Amino acid sequence: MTITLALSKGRIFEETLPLLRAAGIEVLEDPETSRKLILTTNQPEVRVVLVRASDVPTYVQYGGADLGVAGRDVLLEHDGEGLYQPLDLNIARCRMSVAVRDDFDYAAAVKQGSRLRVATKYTSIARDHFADKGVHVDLIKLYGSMELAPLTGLADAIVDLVSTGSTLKANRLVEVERIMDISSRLVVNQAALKLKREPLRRLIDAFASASPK
Ligand code: PRT
Ligand code: MG
Repeated sequence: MTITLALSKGRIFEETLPLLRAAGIEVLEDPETSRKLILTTNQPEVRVVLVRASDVPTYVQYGGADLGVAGRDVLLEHDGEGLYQPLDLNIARCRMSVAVRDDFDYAAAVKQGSRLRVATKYTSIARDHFADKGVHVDLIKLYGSMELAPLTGLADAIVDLVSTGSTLKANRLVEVERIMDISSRLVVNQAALKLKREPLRRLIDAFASASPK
């Protein structure tokens, strides 16, 4: 019985390694040096597949992987059934925030009821946030480098992930609202959970005991 775990390269892969180790699993290849997309482990029945962060829920939902690790941001933007989310792993932590140019008076714009142009990759989270606040926005969908939008006049504000704050600072942007805390969760395919109950349970339990509190 093979278990396939979907991870994205970078922080999610790095921060999942200690959890795998706690479950007795060592990944035998390094995604930063290897070009392989399927990585073997010291356990012949466990393999890791590398996918884009935003593709993790899709792989798990349709059974391309039995389980995966995805950020709360990615899961909120992905609308799909058939995903069981048993565990917040508390890794790859950051926050979703609203940021503007340091010379833009966000509070005044909101108070005046101005219509705001907001650039973001996270249109669903942004739409809900501004609807809750009763602020009218025109959302501009971007796929990266959101920080550039207020600097070029494309948008008044951005909704993006912030961790240390140094990216905002380097681009003369300031965080004006925290929308939510973000961490990564384990997602499991519903059918796999039935068919591979025992090995998946063991993995989920090991991850639960090893994840940061
Ligand atoms: O990079 P790619 O387009 O392939 O996909 P991705 O950006 O979705 O993947 P990746 O690996 O960068 O992020 C995976 C997950 O890590 C995200 O879905 C989040 O849940 C989580 N995470 C945690 C972060 C950050 N921290 C983070 N700081 N994801 C992105 N960032 C970016 C942020 O967008 C901004 O550009 O880092 C920059 C800000 O960082 P600071 O430290 O300068 O504030
Ligand atoms: Mg990235």
